[in-house]
Amino acid sequence: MMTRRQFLGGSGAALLGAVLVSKAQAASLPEAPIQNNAATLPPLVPPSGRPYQPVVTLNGWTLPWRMKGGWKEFHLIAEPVQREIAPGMTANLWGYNGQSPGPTIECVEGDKVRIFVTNKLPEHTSIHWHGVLLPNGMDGVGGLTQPQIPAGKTYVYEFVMKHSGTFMYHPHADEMVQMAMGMMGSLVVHPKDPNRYRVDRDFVFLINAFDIDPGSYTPKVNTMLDFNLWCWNSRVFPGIDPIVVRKEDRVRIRMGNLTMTNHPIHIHGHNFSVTCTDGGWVQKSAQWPETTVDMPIGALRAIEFVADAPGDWAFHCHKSHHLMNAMGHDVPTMIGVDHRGLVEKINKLVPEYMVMGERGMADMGEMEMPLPDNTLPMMTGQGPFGPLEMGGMFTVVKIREGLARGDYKDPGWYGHPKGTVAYEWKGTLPESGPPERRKE
Ligand SMILES: [Cu+2]
Repeated sequence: MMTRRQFLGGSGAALLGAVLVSKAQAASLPEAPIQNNAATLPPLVPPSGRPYQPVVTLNGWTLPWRMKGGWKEFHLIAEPVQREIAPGMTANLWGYNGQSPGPTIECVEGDKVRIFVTNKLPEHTSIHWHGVLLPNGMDGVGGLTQPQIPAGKTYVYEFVMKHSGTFMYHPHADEMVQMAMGMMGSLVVHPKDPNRYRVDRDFVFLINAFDIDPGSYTPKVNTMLDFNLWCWNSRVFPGIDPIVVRKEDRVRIRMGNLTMTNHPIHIHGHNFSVTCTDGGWVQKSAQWPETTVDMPIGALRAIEFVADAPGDWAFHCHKSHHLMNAMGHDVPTMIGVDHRGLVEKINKLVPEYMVMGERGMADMGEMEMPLPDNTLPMMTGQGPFGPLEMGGMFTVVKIREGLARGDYKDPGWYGHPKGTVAYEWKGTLPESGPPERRKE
């Protein structure tokens, strides 16, 4: 019997035969599933190919594949999409298979992967497989390693997934525009041995940003740094789903940063280690405890922790202006400015004029200010104890006892055990004023 190696190495004719087989397989396009909303879909348990523990994409989904002649075949369609950024706001973006970001691609170390990319954009594109070790001509840099994929054409990428880890994909063609429009997706390669690096719950999302003027739908693609929507998987709070976890689960959260700035991502009530980057897995001896990981631009990090404390734990970017939506920027600081008298005069000319910010900006979280259409409040959201005053890159890790293994449904707000919530002091208040005026 001839092995595959002997076959390939046998003669020029045999080599030509192998190429023809490959082309024939490429002749039938795999199906390209489309997703039409921003829901977090349940993990896709692999129906074929090597077994693995699937990830959950926050406000996203995993792209189904087909097995053909030992190849795992995927079909991505680059196209204009409509993405709900949060309830009340939809953006006209570019993405893949109906959404931005595109679907997560999951495969296994050693998989032979064939990815068909159909370009339905008005301009050419390409896809770069960020972090993947592959032949140079599959690297997806338009003009450098391949011709750009013209509008209306389909290209095929074929390579073996040499190593497991946390990666992403994005165009390397008219990059500033195509990434500002939302073209990107997560790429997770699982270890060949499903018990290696195993966790109980494995989440993934990309960090991205848009500049969309209040009242409009399309990102301003030439913005360099001053973005006004700070997103996780093209969603802002309160549109980002909670990360639902069972108490004592070992949890992994994989994140990739495709914005133009860094993001210090912080968790409450727990500490974690960075266990994986886009360069590969971090040895145990090189890990240290953290509660914040600074996400560099153009990089991925996976953090891991044991969810040993039940509750609703904030998980967010620590740049406070990334916890705000559009409308919150370029507003003058009014703290300490006395508006009395002035407002009455202005109200004669502009009856709806409101004053905000004299005592800080917390008013913004409570007040119902009239907003332009398709515009999110600057800070919003209701928690069990009142307004959350958040936007942007914020969600809640909800840790509960006794959840079923595959249960990712929002369990509602945490029921605190009696005597474990901060409370108001009802005794005699100390005298206020500068210390020198206090009576001893
Ligand atoms: Cu940030």
